[in-house]
Amino acid sequence: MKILFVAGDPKPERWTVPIRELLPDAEIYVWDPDGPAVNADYAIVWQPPSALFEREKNLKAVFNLGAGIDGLLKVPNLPKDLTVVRLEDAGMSAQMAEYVLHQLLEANREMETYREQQRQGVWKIHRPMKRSEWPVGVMGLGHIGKRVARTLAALDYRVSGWARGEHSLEGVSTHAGPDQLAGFLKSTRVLVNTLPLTDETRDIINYDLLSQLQPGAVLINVGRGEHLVEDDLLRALDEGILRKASLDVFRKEPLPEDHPFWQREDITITPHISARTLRDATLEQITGKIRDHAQGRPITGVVDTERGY
Ligand code: OXD
Repeated sequence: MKILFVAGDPKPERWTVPIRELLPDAEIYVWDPDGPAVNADYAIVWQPPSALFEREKNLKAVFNLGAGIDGLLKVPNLPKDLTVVRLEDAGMSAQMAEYVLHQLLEANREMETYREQQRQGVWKIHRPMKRSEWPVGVMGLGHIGKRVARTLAALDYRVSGWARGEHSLEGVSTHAGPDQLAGFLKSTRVLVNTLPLTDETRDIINYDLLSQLQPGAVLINVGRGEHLVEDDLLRALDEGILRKASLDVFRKEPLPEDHPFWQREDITITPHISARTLRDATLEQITGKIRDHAQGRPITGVVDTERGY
């Protein structure tokens, strides 16, 4: 079996050495933009070039090194019938839940104020936060969204979830489809976006949507930058519709130096780190699936490329 590794890591051996250990019978190749076809059976990719699909005509499946497959579906010549498999959790959902909780606490536990007080040697206690005043709404109820929702519900936050299709989740009130979006937004003060990026969800976080949230709203975007209409966010912040936004993803990454977001006290910026791909867990998952697929066993995480996730 031949496996081709196609990700812009300057040290691909960090991946290929463990892949060789996990699949000792496989031949492992690293993508060479100028090299010949290797006739790979499987490719492990992150945002691959279109040359991959021009050159490699024997691929049985392609494994994405991330949960979001928008970067892969964007490749224009991705064969329609090729099996595309995304990463399922692999340590990401716990990190996401931590990140979201951290951003929520920054917003509702006065942490910045207490840090400032410390700098000034001030001992002053502020009014305790009431959970009932911070209902959370999670958009997207895949592995990651569910983990975020369950984590916050376990801490007694009132949590609701919204997704395209029906989901049921203990302790979380769930809403499905465009018809139930308004009801979801009305019950939400802290909006957490974990949606996949598709044609339907692009630009979904716009002024109209933000205006439907509860007063003093907070946005935490860990989905994709293209979900958010940036000018609409600035307008919502300026008009006081939103109190704060924590953004881990951007339309253009790295965020350009002259981008207005950098200057805003009411926006927290992190450089797409809310959930890092953990190499060991990722490779264990992918190589396990390659083994299963090669032996004709069913695998999970296969993407519906028409639907986009
Ligand atoms: C992912 C990401 O999609 O890292 O997994 O953004």
